[in-house]
Amino acid sequence: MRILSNVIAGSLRPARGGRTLDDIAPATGAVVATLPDSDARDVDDAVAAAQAALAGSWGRSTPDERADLCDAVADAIEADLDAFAEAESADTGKPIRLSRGIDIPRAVSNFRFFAGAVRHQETGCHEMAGALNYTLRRPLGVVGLITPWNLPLYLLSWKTAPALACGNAVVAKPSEITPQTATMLGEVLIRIGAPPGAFNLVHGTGPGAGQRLVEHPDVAAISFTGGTATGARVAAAAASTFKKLSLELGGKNAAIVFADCDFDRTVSEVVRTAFTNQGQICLCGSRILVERSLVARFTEAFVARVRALRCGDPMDPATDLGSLVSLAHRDKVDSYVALARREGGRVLTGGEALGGALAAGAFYAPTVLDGLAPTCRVSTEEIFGPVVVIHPFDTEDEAIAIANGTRYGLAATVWTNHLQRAHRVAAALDVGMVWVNTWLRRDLRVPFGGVKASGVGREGGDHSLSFFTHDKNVCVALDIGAGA
Ligand code: TXE
Repeated sequence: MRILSNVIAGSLRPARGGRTLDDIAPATGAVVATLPDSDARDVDDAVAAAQAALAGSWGRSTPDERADLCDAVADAIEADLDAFAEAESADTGKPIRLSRGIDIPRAVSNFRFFAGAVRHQETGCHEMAGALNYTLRRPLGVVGLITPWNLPLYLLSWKTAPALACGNAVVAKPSEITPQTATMLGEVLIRIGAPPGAFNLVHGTGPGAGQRLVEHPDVAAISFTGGTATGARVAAAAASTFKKLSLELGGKNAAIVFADCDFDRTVSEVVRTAFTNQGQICLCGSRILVERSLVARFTEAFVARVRALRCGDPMDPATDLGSLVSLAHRDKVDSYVALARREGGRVLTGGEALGGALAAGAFYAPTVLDGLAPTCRVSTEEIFGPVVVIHPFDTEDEAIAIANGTRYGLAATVWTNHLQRAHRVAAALDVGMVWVNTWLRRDLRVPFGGVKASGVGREGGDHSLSFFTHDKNVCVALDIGAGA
């Protein structure tokens, strides 16, 4: 069993209060590690260490030096990819194929990408009569990064890389449910010689450690990814200290399938949008809207594909679906299926926790429902698990109205071979991201984020560089000595 530590001022430390939490592997129920159950004192230490780093060599670092540091982090994670992937799958229950093929390689690319971005960053210059304005981009100072359990290192690196590349000092608070890879990242930064205090890590619960980070008067910004209800608490707590805020919250995304789609490809891709990471990605499509003339054929083929998915040991490379993140989360998912039954829905496949050899873990069968109104709770609330609902629609306008009929507005997919329709529907959806005939294809330069209850602000490329800096305009008179 591993004993995980906080990382403060370049050294590994337990919580000041000496308390720990258990890190449970959800696929087996075994305790795989303990982590510090930090409180406000640990957060205060981390913020002080970050301020000291900014007052020292880290505060004087150049973009090139910071880019080199990010590249070194990427190389170190890549060199240890298997160990990172195994820890990620143990903590989350996700298939090792995903950790090895997507989560950890994506963390590597996040560091490489923002190393390149900050090397090539440009700022504005505005020439006017008698004066020249130019923009300096300056780091914000100490920034707090709060991340969830579904894509632990992937999302932490998506925030840490631009925050460091821009010259901020970081205090990160990862999810208490999945703490291993964040600790490994902290250890990497120590090993490669990052200036002490540039990256600090404080483990613990939201109320115990996260809340203090959000309220701390010396933290200039909070970048948060997690549930919508928590996001609202974070926004309220950050308001009185006027922090810059980025909130990436939940989703209830629609996959809109038109009768003129490429049928076989659409069926297999919509299965992927629904069940990747056991449906625990904020971008997963959990409402499948299908044009009525296609709905019977689509449903039959879709359900057959879902039944063929292999659920089981996350460490088996052949596994398609591992376990959910915890027994508590599995019970929440199951309560939504029970609600669907009460709301008059039909369970076409799944609808139960998996037993037998998997009974000790948080496994849940991939579940397809139909027969529900698009306005019912199961179809409008975020379940964040392997449960999808199929709804028929008759017209393009009706599909758009159903898709837009939730409080969320994160992402959507559109499946059609009709060029004009694809553009029309994409433009009409109240979401931050639309994929047409594809899903989760990510260019790290493009804006990432949602509208309505799915969040505030955008990450990605220049959006991240802009979030983690403030722009300072310098106006220089050119006409001094010319009679002005
Ligand atoms: O997330 P939380 P949880 C959704 C999903 C899931 C639900 C709850 O529906 O079922 O959120 O998951 C920290 N001040 N998503 O409980 O609570 C917390 O410790 C400061 C969507 O894991 O939002 C963790 O580090 N921080 C999602 C982080 O916030 C606080 C991904 C996220 O935890 C805090 C995950 C507080 N008061 C869950 N309370 C997505 N959209 O990607 C908690 N935290």
